[in-house]
Amino acid sequence: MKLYDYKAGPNPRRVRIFLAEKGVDVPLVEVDILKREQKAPEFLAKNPIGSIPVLELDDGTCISESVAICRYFEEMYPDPPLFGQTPLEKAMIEMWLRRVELNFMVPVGMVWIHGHPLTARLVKQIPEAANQNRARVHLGYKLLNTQLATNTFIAGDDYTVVDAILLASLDFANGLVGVPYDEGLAHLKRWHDAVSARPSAQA
Ligand SMILES: N[C@@H](CCC(=O)N[C@@H](CS)C(=O)NCC(=O)O)C(=O)O
Repeated sequence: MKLYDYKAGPNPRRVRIFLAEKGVDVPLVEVDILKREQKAPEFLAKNPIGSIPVLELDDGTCISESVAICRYFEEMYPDPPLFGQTPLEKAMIEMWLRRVELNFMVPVGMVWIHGHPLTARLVKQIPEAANQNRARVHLGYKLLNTQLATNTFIAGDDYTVVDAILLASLDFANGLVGVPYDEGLAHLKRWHDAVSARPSAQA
């Protein structure tokens, strides 16, 4: 088994954080996105979307999509449970995974694509799309801050896959994309400091 990885990318980092929380070690193969290695025919045979991360099993089966890869490891290594145990926990985790993806990571991605100099050579940028999505990112931060006012972690009292996914996405938004949250969002800051202090955050 091997995990096709890209050190600087937020989506492969989601999986690395998740694996660190599980205590599972998987050999990594670096794919250089800047050299467009993810669009080479051999790589497109593994993932036709041409994106990282991809988990390749020993029989050659390939799983892409960071959350799908995490789910595979959850089934293979159930302890500690990071996708919930009861029907309610599982539903809440699924709900927050979708909220983080759709209400936060999608607008972050739009700011990245339409508003960052590094992506300017890849697409015809629409500055208004970047501006509109900057506002959506800040709405996402507020949604998260409100949830964290009454919950230790995003989906409740326990650390789950949602925290791993959000940490990688939020660090990307705060760092390279340049859409940091307002530190007045005290609950979000408390959560960010706490999950960043876990050893898995180094992954
Ligand atoms: N929804 C996918 C997103 C994967 C993705 O966009 N990965 C980025 C790296 S962080 C990538 O490969 N970008 C290069 C490209 O799309 O060509 C996931 O969760 O795995």
